Amino acid sequence: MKNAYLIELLETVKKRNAGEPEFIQAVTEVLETLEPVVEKRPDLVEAGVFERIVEPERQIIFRVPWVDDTGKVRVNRGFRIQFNSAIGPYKGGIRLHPSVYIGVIKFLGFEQIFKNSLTTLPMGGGKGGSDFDPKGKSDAEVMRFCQSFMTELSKHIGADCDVPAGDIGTGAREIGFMFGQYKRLRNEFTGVLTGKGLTYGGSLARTQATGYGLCYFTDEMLKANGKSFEGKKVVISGSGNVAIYANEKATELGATVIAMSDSNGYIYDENGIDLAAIKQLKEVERKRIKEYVKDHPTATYTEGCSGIWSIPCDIALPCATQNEIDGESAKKLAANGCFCVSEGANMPSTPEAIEVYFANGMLYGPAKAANAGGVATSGLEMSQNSQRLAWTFEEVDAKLKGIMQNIFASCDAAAKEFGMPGNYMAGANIAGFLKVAEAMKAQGCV
Ligand code: NDP
Ligand code: 2IT
Repeated sequence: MKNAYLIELLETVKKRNAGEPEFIQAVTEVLETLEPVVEKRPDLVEAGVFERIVEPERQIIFRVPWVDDTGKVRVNRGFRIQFNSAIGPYKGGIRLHPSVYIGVIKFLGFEQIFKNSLTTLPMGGGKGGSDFDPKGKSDAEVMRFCQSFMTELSKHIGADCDVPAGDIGTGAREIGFMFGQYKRLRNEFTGVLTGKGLTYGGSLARTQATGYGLCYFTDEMLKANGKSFEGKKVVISGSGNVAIYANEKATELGATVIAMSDSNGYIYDENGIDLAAIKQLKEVERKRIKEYVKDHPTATYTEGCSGIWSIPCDIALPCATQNEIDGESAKKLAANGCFCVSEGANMPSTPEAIEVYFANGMLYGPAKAANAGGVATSGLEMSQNSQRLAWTFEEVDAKLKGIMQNIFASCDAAAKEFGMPGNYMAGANIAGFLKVAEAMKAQGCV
């Protein structure tokens, strides 16, 4: 980065957020790609948009006390970062994972601003979560945690103010418990959360949306570069919500998914992974992925999750967590002939990994654009809730596909307009930024 104004701004961000490496990483990537915007748009600099956009509008941190099945009091820490409301109510998921701290929620909330802008729907950026670990907890413990979490969170959210949803560790079960508690506390039935169950205001296709959307985006990127999913070998990390439906759609588009993982290790089968078995293991039984090989003799299980990137493949879809592909893993992918990395997870590639993709001429679909299908469909759920109507699966899926095609087109066009053709990361950051920046400028210094 050469621009003195941006260098100074990044220094301020680093000082102000010391001890939050993920947040600094996310801001650094965005500011680096906004350099040509700073040069072309002095009016946005004048309006202080850059200084304002890197500082959350509001940060809420709270105690979450709950009682476990043995009667013992447990305490977790809850977060909600209301990052930017320039173009709509705060919108973004809730992550429940022991690694959660303020820096993780801030990086996710920051990314969400640009992602939500790209969807073209009126949603601002937010994110929340807790260091609570749902793994190994009973349903009753998860319910008591979710109720306690919502007891405080309910004071800060609302259908026209801030609308949370799922993320790592927060699926249909957790959203159900949180929605029930919100409704009870407020005595109102509103679309305050998305990812709800289909019997109480959820949208058809929201469960599939992030994984399907990832494949719709990737398919557009492949086609624009004379390629396709047909006959390709695909490696997908993770085996949660995003990974499962990425597998389903990639397979439908003619690819073979040969490996999947969880945080303990990965499974590999050159003939393709049996997705019905993964759904049963992960969605129903909540078991570890190593159990898969018991009934699948041609598959192998290897301990440790990063080894999955040493499997030769054509397309890699990281769908687990941040920084799961480092420079070394990226080099292995490139050396084995992988020509495309498209991100279902948020910020799964380290800056070093991204350099490797570009140095090797690989197609790179950045998270903000590639995984926006989940939140886009959350936006469609909000629309249905406001209308008090429910659309069919086909209607929602068709809208999702159109949104993902449009997102690819915007990233492609912005990359070209700002002199970086083929750099969809820069395209996503610039296109996502510009809409929010115009809105912030128009609304004055707030
Ligand atoms: P799930 O909780 O359903 O699944 C997460 C998966 O990733 C699990 O297989 C989990 O393994 C694995 N994982 C989690 N943490 C780690 C870790 N530290 N190291 C290795 N593996 C890990 O979450 P989702 O599928 O919803 O989310 C996956 C990613 O997609 C996240 O980055 C999320 O932010 C992103 N995303 C999700 C959206 C959504 O709609 N759900 C929308 C857009 C992005 P294990 O079971 O062992 O923990
Ligand atoms: O990272 C994400 O975009 C999500 N976890 C989904 C957010 C949402 O509001 O649906």
